Amino acid sequence: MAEKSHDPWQSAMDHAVAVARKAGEMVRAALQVKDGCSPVQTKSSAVDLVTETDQEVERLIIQSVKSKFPSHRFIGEESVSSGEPCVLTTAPTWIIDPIDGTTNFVHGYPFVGVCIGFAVNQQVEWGVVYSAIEDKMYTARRGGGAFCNGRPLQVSPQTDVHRAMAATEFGSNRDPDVVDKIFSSLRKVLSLPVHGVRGAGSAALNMCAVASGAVEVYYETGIHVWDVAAASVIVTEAGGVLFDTTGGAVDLMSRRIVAANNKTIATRIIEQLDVYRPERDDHGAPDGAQDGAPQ
Ligand code: LIP
Repeated sequence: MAEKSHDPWQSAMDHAVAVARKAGEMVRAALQVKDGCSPVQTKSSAVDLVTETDQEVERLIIQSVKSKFPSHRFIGEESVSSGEPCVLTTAPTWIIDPIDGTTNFVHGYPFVGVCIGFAVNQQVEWGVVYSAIEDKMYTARRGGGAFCNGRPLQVSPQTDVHRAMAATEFGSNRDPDVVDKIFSSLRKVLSLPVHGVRGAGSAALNMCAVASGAVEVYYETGIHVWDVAAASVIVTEAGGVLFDTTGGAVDLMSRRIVAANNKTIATRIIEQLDVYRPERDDHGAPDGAQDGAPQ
């Protein structure tokens, strides 16, 4: 029998699935707490929320990985928020959003995703998104397909934008100029018309909806690499495509993304978008560190 080629990243992915499920148990337990969840703090704005559960879940994931893969690196939402650099080198790197949909979590709105992406040589190799309230484990390995609870995922075959469902979010930036661009884009998308516009309150779960075929396209400006890294490979392995909001190649550090079932739908939506450029996730990184940002 031919010797099975050594697959260095599968054990890391298996660990990610196990720790994401454990993190989901923490999220559900926190939601059982009488007042809904642990104390709420704010970050970049009064509506950019973080809780002790976000921080505890990220610590759980990172500490468990360090014990098994001590040479690996991390980009975690709460670690970066606490001052860790957001720089993706060629080293094996875990890109973590402990609770994608923190505002949903704070309000008990049932869409929260534990997101763990894994990049090597600045390319996302696999992604795990655990929708903790729905108990849906989304996984994808580059070249190996995308799955939800082990069931293969395939994007929608729809090519007519007038029969499409779109998804986006309003984000946490309340700058009037940004809000104007969000609503200007939304007005043009809605008026195409499309069948509807939805938002799960989680970038990753919106992208998993694209991978599942329930939504044809998701777009947003203002997200972070930890929101989308894991789900990016779930979309592409389900047959979907990723672009920048300008129509160029996606750059997961740019804070802009369009995830769609195909280029035809993506192009029709991109034509409607008022582009703006938030500060990159890796702003201020040493020269060269931004080259070849993850796709
Ligand atoms: C959220 C994203 C969402 C965005 C929110 C927030 P978080 O991530 O998933 O797409 O609109 O502003 O950034 O902060 O819940 O991990």
